[in-house]
Parts: sequence; C-alpha cells; structure tokens
Amino acid sequence: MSEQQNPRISVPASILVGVLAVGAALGISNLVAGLVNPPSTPFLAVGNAAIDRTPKGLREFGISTFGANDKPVLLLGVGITMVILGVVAGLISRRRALPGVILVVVLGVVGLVAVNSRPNTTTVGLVSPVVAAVAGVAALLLLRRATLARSGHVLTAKNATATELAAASHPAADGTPVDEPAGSSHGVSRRGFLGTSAGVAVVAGAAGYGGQLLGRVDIASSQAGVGTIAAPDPLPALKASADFSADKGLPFITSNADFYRVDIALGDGPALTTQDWSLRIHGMVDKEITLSFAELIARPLIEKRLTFTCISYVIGSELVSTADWVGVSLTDLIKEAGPQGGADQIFSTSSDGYTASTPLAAVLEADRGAMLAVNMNGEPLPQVHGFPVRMIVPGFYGYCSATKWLVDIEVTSFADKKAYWTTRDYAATAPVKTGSKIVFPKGLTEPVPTGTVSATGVAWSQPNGISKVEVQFENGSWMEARLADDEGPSTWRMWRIDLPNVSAGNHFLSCRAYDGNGQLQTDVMSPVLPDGQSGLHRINFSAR
Ligand SMILES: Nc1nc2c(c(=O)[nH]1)N[C@H]1C(S)=C(S)[C@@H](COP(=O)(O)O)O[C@H]1N2
Ligand SMILES: [Mo]
Repeated sequence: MSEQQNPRISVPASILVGVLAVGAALGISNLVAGLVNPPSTPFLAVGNAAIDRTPKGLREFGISTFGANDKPVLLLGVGITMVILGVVAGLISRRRALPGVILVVVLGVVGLVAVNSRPNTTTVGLVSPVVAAVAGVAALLLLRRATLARSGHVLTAKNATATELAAASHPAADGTPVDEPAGSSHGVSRRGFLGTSAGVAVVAGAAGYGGQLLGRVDIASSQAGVGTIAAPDPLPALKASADFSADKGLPFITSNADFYRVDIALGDGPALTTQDWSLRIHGMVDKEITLSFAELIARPLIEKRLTFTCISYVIGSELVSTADWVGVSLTDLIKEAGPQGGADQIFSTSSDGYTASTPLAAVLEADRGAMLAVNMNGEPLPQVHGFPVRMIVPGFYGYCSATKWLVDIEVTSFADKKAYWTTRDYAATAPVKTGSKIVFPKGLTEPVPTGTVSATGVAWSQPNGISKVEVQFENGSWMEARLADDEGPSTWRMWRIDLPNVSAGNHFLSCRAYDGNGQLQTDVMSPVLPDGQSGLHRINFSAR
C-alpha cells in the first residue's frame, strides 16, 4: 500500500503509545511474577543479568562511585533503558504497528532469557515475561487504534493492517469506514485516546504495585521468630580500652545499619524465611548432611567478634566492618560430613545463585573459627546481611568466604568448580591483606586545631592479628602508635598517637601495620584485581 494511504501517528502520540505499551508490559509482568513463587520479575531478572555481565573493573567503579547506592543506580539505568525502548517502539510504529510489535516481543524474549537464567526459576515463572509481551502488544494495538481514531483517520479494509482491523471497534467489510469521519468525531476521539492512555497507565501501575505487594515475603515475622540467640559461652563485653576511635567517629562494633553491604543481589536480597530454609552439605564427603533451621541452631552455639573486609576495599575506604556473630561451627559440620581425599574446596551457594570458593584446609583449622552465623550484634541477621544463615571464614575476603542466604555447601576441588567472581577474573581465593587506616584527622575537609593532634585509626590482619602500628608525620621517621586492647586475631585493633606541635597549615600523615607474626604490611600499591588492594593509607589534613 502507498504511503499516502497509511497515515502516520504524530510524534508525541506515538511516544506516548510506545512508552505506555512497554509500561503495561512491565506492570503486568510484575503482577504475574507476584502471583508466582518464588517471584521472578523480568525487570529484576534483567537487572541481575546486567550485574552478572558487568565487565571487570566496572564493578569496582560502581562500588567506589555509588557505594551502597550502586543497586538503585543500576535499577534506574534499567528503568531509563525501558523508557527509551518505549519511545523507540512508538516512533518506529507511527505508520505500521508491526515494528513496535516486534520490539515488544523481542523485549519479552530478553525478559524470558533473563528470568530463565536465574537460579530457582520454576517453569511457571517463565509465564510472566510471556504474558508481559502479550500485554505489551495488546496495549500497543489498543493505543494505536485510539490515536488513529483521534486523528480522524478513516480505517478501511483497504488501508488498515489486519491487526488494526482486528483491534478496530467496528467490523469493517470491504472498504466501509470503520470510524466516524474526522470532523464529526474529532473531539470525542481525542478524549477517547486520552482516556484509553490513562486507562492503560492506571492498569499498568496498579498491576505493577499489586505484584509488588503479592511478591512480598514476610521475613520480619520469621526474623522475630529467630530473635536473639545466645551462645552458652558469650563474648565478654567490649573492653572500653579497645575502643580508641569511638570518640572520633568509628565505633569498635559496627552497628547492623552501618555495617558495609556488598553483594550482587538487587533490593534487599532474597526473602528467605527459616521455614523455607534448609542447608545441604554434599559432594566429596562420606556422609551427606541436610539441616533445617531448627536442626542447625540445635547444634552447639558459638559467638565471635569478627572483622569483615571486602575485596573491593580501596585503601582508606569504608568496606571494613566489625560485628559480634552467633552461630554454629562450620568446621565441626564439615568434619562430620567427612571430606574425602582430593577435596580442597568448600563451594558455597546462596539461594539467589551466588557462589564462593573457600579453601577446605582453612575451614578445617580448629582455631580459625569458620562458622555459619544466625545472629549479628544480638539480632537475627538483617535481610541484607543474609537472613537466615550466612557463612563466615575469618581471614578471607568476603567474596570467597562469607556467602549470605547460604543454602548449599559442596565439598569439591578448585580444579572442578569455579565460583562467581573466579569466572570474572578475581582470584579463586584471597586471604585478607594486612591493612591499616587513619580515622582521625578526617582530611582536608575538617581542619583540626593546631598544637597536639591525637590521631587515631584501625588496623587488621585476620586471622593473625596486629602486633604493632606505626605512623609517619610528614617525612619524619616512623613512630610507634599506642595499640588499644586486643579483641582477638580476627578482629581489628585500634591505635592512637599524639602528634605534638602541629603548626597551622597543611600536613600529611601515613600509617602502617605489622601482623601478629611481626610481618610489616607492604607499601607497594596494587590494584583490587585479582586479590585485593595493598598499599599504605596516607591523608592530607590541615590545622588552624
Ligand atoms: N549471596 C551472596 N553472598 C555474598 C555476596 C553476594 O554477592 N551474594 N557478596 C560477598 C562479598 S563480596 C562480601 S564483601 C560480603 C559482604 O557481606 P556484608 O554485605 O554482610 O557486609 O558478602 C559476601 N557474600
Ligand atoms: Mo566483597
């Protein structure tokens, strides 16, 4: 058919049509996902797929640039992409519906592939992207029909596509007009288009919101059910003398709210109740073990004060925190399962498919204190920190030891299985590098008074502890700082030093730590990849 016969929808109307069609698809998909358990929304699945395909380095960029906001930023990015695709869908179907229909269907297929790639996706979960595509196409056709009616376009069997005819309200026989002539119905049809648009927007929004409500799993009551779990041999209260930096803004124990959070999950992470939780220990073992939550916490409970460090810790950054953890010995559990010869790896998996590889030998060390934690600072684990159960193996960066929402442990070998970050160029396993940082002075932004400046900081070297910290003021000689009381070899240690006669002006300060074996931390700067950053923390500050 000729261009003449096929009218074009105006640019603004076509944009509205496309964006609403994509919006309808997303809203409906959310509703269907909410009805399915576990919920698998294509939107989040696409976000997760984006995370899983993030090139090396970009993750570090994301974490260092957006910090705890890296997930909202990513979701915003997916949202903006959807809006752009909606605009494109509208613009390419100004004359004919087919290009837009194809785009919406392709989006549905992308959602399908993304949902299918998520762990724990049930076949019924795949319904949601399919329904989304159908809803998106239906909305596109409906809105196109409404806008064509608005422009007074006369839809006839000759100039309309089959789909348009099917969607048209009046059945048309050979060449009979299916809509009123322009002049007479223009006002009515304009209202019809806006009404249809508003209707689609409301349905999409309500469906999206309804899906959100339906998909919500009530883990708060499950957490309340866990409550505070006390170990028979609880930790002594923190020695006041261990807490040098508290008055300078860094409490020894990091509150659950302030504890750093790093993971590949979106939102608050998997919503897993104790009821739905179980753990399977299997692989190269003499005896497979499966535990319910009740069976897990019926085992002997232990409590430990432990410092966590993230592989993405950039010298001086926030990605190091300390908490009191209650749980059961992972060492005992693995011994009970009985690792077989040839096994050298503990391969742990979370309910959302994250995997971590930890050396079996470290987990079996009697003194290291590998554990499965169920309480953090006297409370059930917060959802973002892995409720109901997470793994902890002191001395290793979190990515290769601290699996949250833990559901599976396979005893295997490094040769046989590679974990999530190992396939993304990080080391298969990485012991924490001895680190130290200056907490006070804070830097150039917060000048300190001249005279004696009491500098404080922390140092860590899990699982060997800290034996000495030294500080260098300007280019002077290294001076030994006073160490706070020791809270254990896998816990950070605070330090303090008085710098006398600090004059007005800008100064610089560095620190360095010695581990429990007297080994000095290296001053050689290395990148985060593949096994963590090394180098000394050095700050500039001003006095006046
Ligand atoms: N399930 C799951 N567990 C995970 C991760 C993850 O992405 N998914 N990230 C790990 C990383 S990189 C770190 S540093 C720690 C951080 O634990 P936190 O968020 O409780 O501080 O969790 C580890 N456990
Ligand atoms: Mo990490």
